[in-house]
Amino acid sequence: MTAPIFRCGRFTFDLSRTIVMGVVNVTPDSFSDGGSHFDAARAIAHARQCVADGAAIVDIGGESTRPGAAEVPDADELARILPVVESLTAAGIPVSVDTRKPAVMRAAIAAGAAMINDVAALTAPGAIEVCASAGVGICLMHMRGEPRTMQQTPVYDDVVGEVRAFLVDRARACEAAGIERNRLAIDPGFGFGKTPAHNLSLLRKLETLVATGYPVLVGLSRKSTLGLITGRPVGERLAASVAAALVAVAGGAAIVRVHDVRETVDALKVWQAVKGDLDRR
Ligand code: HH2
Repeated sequence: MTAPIFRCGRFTFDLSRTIVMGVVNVTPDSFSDGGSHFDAARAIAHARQCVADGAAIVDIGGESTRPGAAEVPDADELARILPVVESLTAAGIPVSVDTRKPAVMRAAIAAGAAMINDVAALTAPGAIEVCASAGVGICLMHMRGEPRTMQQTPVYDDVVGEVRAFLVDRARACEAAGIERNRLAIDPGFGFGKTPAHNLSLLRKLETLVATGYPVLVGLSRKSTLGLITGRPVGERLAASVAAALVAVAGGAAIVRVHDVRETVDALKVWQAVKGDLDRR
């Protein structure tokens, strides 16, 4: 079988081994690291450290999507992220931009972003078109509702089936708009309109998403479900996050989105040493 690949602009990732995406939030209010990298120089330094630690790609976000977060105007989001995207792109680093807004996507792509990570799965009017023509990689994430309200009693009959159906539907809409399949990844959106029980069901049944054939991206790093399981506050969820990443890799995740790159990369190296080259073929 040929190795699965993920195309993101001028970068092509070999997904026969799980790759790591480092989170860089250029926000004052992100749930786990809000404010730590809220100026361009610090964000750039942090992103470079992520790459030095083994991240294949860095995900730059200028708007928090934590439960209850308010929307940030386009101009503010762009002012936060563009200097970071430009600098990292100039240094040859693969950059993903975490945004729901077509205008932000367009400007980020013009500044060199190789991937768009959209927690709203390109549902904003015009979002698919912006990404289709640009050749960027795309992550389509499932979210029930929107960040301001999404944790108000989310209800599903069959969370795994509903999330899968939504993601396949969005991926097909992208393909119908001319986006090649190998530019798409899907993500169940842990914590986005889901209870801890929903999150655990999705993780337990990750292979249902993997079986769609689209690479699956998993973001569990430092999330509240891990806090609930361990009883730890957000700053003390490193071990839980690494464990969750490994569970995701065992379930077939192609990309793990994490805050603690160095520790996650070490854990993956152990996994991959045991499994050899065959873990995701
Ligand atoms: N989680 C967050 C943000 N973006 N994107 C994808 N594809 N998957 C995720 O699970 C995901 C995501 C939330 O984490 P973080 O960026 O650290 O927090 P905030 O949204 O508060 O900035």
